[in-house]
Amino acid sequence: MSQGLYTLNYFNVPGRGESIRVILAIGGKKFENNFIPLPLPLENPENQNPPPFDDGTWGELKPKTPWGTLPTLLLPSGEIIGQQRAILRYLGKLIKYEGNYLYPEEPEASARVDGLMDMMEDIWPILLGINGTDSIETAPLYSTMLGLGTLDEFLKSKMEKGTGDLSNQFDFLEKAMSDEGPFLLGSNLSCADILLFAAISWWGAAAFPNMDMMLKSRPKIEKCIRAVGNIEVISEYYTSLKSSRDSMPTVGSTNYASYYKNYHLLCGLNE
Ligand SMILES: N[C@@H](CCC(=O)N[C@@H](CS)C(=O)NCC(=O)O)C(=O)O
Repeated sequence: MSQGLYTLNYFNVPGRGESIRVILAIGGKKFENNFIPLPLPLENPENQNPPPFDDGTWGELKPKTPWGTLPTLLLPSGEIIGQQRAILRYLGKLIKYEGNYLYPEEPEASARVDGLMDMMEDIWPILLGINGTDSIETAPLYSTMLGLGTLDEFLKSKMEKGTGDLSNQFDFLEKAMSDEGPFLLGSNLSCADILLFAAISWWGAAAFPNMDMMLKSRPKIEKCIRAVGNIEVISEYYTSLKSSRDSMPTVGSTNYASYYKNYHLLCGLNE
C-alpha cells in the first residue's frame, strides 16, 4: 500500500464503505481500495485476485482492526481509524464543499448531522438481518448477497405505511430533512447527505429491488440524493470506475456489478 495515500479497507461492494469513497472523491483526496474478500460461504471464481469471497483473509484481519469490523481507513499518517460514521465525521472536518466543512462546526448543525447518521445506522442491522445463515427469510441484504433474491413479502410488511417499523424509520429521516432543501441542512452539503445518498442507493439495490419503496411519498429524501448525484465530481468518479465493475461475480440471481446501479442512476449514467 502506498505511503501518503488514504487506504479504505472494505469489501468490493458499496455497503458501509461507499459513503467514505464518495466523501474522499468530493474532497479530491487520493485513495486506494483494499478489497477484503467478503466473508460469505460462496465458491470463489478461479484466477481472481483478490478473490471476491471468503478465503480466510477477514478472519485473520478482524482482531487486528480497531473495532473488529470494516470499514477502516488507513490515514496518510499511518493511523487506522474505524466505524463508518466516525470516519465520515473525521473527513468532514477536513473537507470543504463550496466553502463549508462537510461536518459542520456549529454544534446544533452537527447534532442534526449526527442524528440523521445515527438513525441510518439503526436501520442498517434490520436490513442486514441478524444471522444470514440461520434466518435468511428475515435477512434482506444477506439474501441478495447469497444470490437468493429480494425478500419482497418480508419487506412489504416492514414498509407498510403507518404500521411497518422500517417505514416509520424512513419517515423520521424524511421529517428531519430541511423543508427548503435540497440537503439536510438546506443549501449546505454535509456528510449526512453523503451517507443518505450512499445508503439509500445500496439498500435499493442490495435489499430492495429498487429505491421506490423508500422514496415513495418521501420527496425530501429523494431531492437530497438526486442533488448529491448531480455533483459533478461524483458522476466523474462513477464514470471512471464503471468498466472496472465488469469482472464482478454473479451469484444465483445477483450480479454484483448491479449493486452500483442506483449510484449510476442518480448520477445520470447509463446502465
Ligand atoms: N457500527 C459499525 C458497523 C460495522 C459493521 O458491522 N461492518 C460489517 C460490514 S458492513 C462487518 O465488518 N462485518 C464483518 C464482521 O462483523 O465480522 C460501522 O458503522 O462501521
